[in-house]
Amino acid sequence: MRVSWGLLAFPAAVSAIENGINGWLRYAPLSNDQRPPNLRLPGAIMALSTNKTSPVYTAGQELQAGIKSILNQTLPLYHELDEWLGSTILVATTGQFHGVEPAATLADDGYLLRVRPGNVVIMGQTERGALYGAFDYLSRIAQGRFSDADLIANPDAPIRWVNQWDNMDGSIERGYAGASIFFRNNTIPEDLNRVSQYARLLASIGINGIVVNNVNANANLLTDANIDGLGRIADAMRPYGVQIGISLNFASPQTLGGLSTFDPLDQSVISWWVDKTNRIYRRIPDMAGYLVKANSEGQAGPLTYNRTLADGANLFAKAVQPHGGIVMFRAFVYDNHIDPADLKADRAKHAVEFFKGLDGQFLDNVVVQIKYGPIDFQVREPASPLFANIPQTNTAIELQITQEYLGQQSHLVYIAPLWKTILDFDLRADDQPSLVRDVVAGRRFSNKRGGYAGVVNVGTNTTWLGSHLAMSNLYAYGRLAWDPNQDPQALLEDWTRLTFGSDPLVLGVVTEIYMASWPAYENYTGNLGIQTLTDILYTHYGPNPASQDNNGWGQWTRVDHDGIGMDRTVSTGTGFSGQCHAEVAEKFESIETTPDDLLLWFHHVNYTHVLKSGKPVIQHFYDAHYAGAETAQTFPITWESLRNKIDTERFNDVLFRLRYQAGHSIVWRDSICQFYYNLSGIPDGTGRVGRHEYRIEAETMALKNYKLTEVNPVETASNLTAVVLVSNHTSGEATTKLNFDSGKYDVAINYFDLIGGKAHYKAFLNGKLLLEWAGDLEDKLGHTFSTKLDGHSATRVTIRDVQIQKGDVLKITGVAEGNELAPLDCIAVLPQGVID
Ligand code: GCV
Repeated sequence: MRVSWGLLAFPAAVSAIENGINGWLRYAPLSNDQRPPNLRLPGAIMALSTNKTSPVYTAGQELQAGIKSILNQTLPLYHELDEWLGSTILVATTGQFHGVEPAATLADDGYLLRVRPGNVVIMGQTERGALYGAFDYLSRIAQGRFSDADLIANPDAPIRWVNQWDNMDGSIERGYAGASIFFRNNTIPEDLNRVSQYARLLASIGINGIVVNNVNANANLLTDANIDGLGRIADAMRPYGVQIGISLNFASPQTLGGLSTFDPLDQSVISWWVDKTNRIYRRIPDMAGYLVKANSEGQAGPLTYNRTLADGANLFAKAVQPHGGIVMFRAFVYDNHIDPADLKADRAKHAVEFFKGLDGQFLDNVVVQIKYGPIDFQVREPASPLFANIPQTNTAIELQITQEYLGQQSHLVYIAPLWKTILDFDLRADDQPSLVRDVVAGRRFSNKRGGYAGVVNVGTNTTWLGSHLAMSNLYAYGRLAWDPNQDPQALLEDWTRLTFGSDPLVLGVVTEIYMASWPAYENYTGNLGIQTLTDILYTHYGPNPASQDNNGWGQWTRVDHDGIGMDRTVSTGTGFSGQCHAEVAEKFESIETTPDDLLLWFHHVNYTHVLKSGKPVIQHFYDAHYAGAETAQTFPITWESLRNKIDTERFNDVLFRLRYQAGHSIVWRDSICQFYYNLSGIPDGTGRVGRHEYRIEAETMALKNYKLTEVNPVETASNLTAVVLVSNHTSGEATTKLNFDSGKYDVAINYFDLIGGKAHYKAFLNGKLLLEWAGDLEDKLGHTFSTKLDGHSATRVTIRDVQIQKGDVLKITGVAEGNELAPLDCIAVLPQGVID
């Protein structure tokens, strides 16, 4: 008899401290009023596998631990049919158990879930499918949903992968949650407990594959020692049905193998890859396959030898084919040295230019992985036309969970609504419905493979992504990849119940903030389709609209004194719109039929051009930036209504971040509005831009040991100027008299928080300490920090409810540390409810 009562192998259930480690799998105990009075759980769990690396075995353990944690009931767990004859939660594959006939066909990885009082059947088409069914059942219980069920759930697409951009030294490209869980010091660490825990989270949302290393790949990954390390990663993830894949460096035969070439058609190169691949599959027989970034942003590729991208992809496809592997070949191939003076040049056109002619030339086990938009994970883009230009090729959509251009997890942006606009986009191939989601599922063009790749970049931080809030994006990604018909708000509600509990007030507040977050972020960072107006030459975080133009990267806005926007029409512009199929091309060709939210993506217009809303473009810009920042101010206030409804750790952590976001949204708003005002000379019709009646600029205060300094971009400082201490071993003061009417105010202090030091600040009112803080945001937030005074480092701290008498004296003292010279920008003395 194999019965197990222990919960030892299971990762911690509800941890004493809510540090985020269990994500949405917390299995918080349900209160008595959340359990139905006549709850009839089965008497045991029967998970029909004795193999400890089998997902069915894992499902049994997960069910046992989950039910214990949620309902405080320990069900015995059996693994063989003759061990128990009573009522059960039965977990099996269709192949193992024939007692239940599903009403509909189960697809690969699909499952049947039948819930009746006292009996539950969970049957997977594969072992992995059975585990997905178990997670579905547990998710229902954890959300207090005990009703009967009889359903078949099939995934929409076979490929539901995540990509990690982890480097072998342990750093993560565009990662905002600490170091890698997969690599350390150019090797794979011994302790892979976090890797197993990650696999558990991924399996619970239907993810079946993970590429563990950066697409900017290091050839040393392929040494024998590292192949063994990869084997250990695969072993750690296998019980959860998550297969691993790896990114390849195209030049490896030369750089690692010592060959004189990496030409994909050279026999020695082909043999090198076949040999390497065979070695890898000897250690990891179920490896999912390879991911390849070639001829992109400096990476080597087949074009070096005048071979086609298909030659390159097929080289690997042939090597993995005998092992059942696939090759995800990225379509992110573009020239990053294009000439900005060439008005026909357009990076957005490159993917179709490179790939369209190759349609039909890729082997059956190649999948072309296409970023959702033609540029690069911007806050708004049209769907990439490539999805409809290579009908004979398998395709997958690449989405980005890590918020590279969307606030780097220091801003809350719930991205699922953005993804949904792309997945639901109708590309109208041959004037027929051609939704992106139907293309990548393989349905639209009858392709065998296809699906989803999401760039996640979790790190060692216990919250995985660096912020409790950001985990909603990973959750929604998995659920959408499984079924893209789902409503982002409904997914969010599931995530919220699992993460924070089912209190209707919590649900209401989280939904309100989240559903407002993408529109708000778009409004304050780059609306009308102009893209995220961030610093594209540096960290992709704070505002820097000037950085977009006049360089070879091609994320251009074509801004000048009169107007803005990329003319991508066929008639007068770059011709990009002509890459879309006729009906879509026609719509985007004309200003009249282009929706306002993509106007500047497709057209160059004067600032005075009147939008469909009746507003001139420039006024819309000003208004939208103000509206977005105003919405962000409501986030922390709305969140505060949940005090005592959520555990203190997560409540405070979220509050801190939302307050930071509110402050940084003002930095965004002011920099962008000031930039376009300076350029266009057209004032804001409502007089807000450049007028800050509640602010006192640091440079106008009485300064001791402080001096004026430049800020770049200049508009990221209020009144275009800031002050810093005269040296890095000193302290100083900025003092001002407050000539506001007596009353209660919020006092906001704008300053800069750099990497490379932790200055100390104190704010005093009439000599009485109001607040003391350090320039230590780099320890608290995960975004890429800057070494300079700019839009990334500009920030604000707010002291609430300060009673001020006219004539009071406000003094700020700063003590330098390292390279941080206690920079100050301005203070804002805000009457209650006023946003400066
Ligand atoms: C992994 C953008 C990012 C890079 C990333 C690249 C890619 O350019 O900024 O960090 O590189 O996309 O997707 O390959």
